[in-house]
Amino acid sequence: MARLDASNGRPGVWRGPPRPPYMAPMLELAPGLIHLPDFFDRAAQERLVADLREASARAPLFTPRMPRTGKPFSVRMTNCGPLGWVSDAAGGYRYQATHPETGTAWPAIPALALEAWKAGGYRAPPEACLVNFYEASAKMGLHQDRDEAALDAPVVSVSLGDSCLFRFGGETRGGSTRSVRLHSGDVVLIGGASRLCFHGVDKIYGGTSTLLAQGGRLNLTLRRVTQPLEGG
Ligand code: MD3
Ligand code: FE
Repeated sequence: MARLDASNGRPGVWRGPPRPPYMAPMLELAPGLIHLPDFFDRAAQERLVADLREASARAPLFTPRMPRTGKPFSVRMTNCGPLGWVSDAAGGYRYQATHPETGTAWPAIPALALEAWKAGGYRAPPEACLVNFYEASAKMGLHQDRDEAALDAPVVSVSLGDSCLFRFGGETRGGSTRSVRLHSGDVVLIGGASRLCFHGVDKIYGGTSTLLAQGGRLNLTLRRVTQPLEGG
């Protein structure tokens, strides 16, 4: 794994500020897949959770379902931003401007989540912030994120609450994979050559964080969905 820091940071891969020496180093897990441990300190994590509680009061967690079969996901979801990712048997995977159950617009993306987006260095703001909630028994199978037209934009992930075992591979299903633990406050940038890699969450380590009073894990993924207008 490549260590990216102020001395060997590679232009075009990492355009953020150098990290102070007391922080864990950035790790390039694969080309374009960058792990920023402890991006958010405890106070910032608490603020994010408070913002997400407010958001989920207006846009409640829903259970997405697989296209065609209608098999429910074990992860519950909601969204913030102008667009949200939803899935059901009839309509399949898609982005839409309204909550699938209430029919109202999604709440705004929390300001602190936008700070994580900036670390990705993309020229335009995110349009969707998908919020995944995992109970200790929940998992997410290996998949690619390819419902976005702006595949040049990174996906930016923020982990909150219990730690998880995250797995990623290459661009084809069935190839070799590697695993890494993600902890509360970590950010992962998924861009460049890794943007279409297969990935999933194999395990939640219940009871590893005190951030969420009832336990579990929250993951935010910030996404650009549509191609920005030229100059934007
Ligand atoms: C995207 N979420 O919501 S985020 C998802 O922890 C999703 O909830 C996982 O996969 C979660 O679609 C993982 C981090 C991540 C890692 C690698 C990726 C997102 C990625 C590779 C390509 C695209
Ligand atoms: Fe994904």
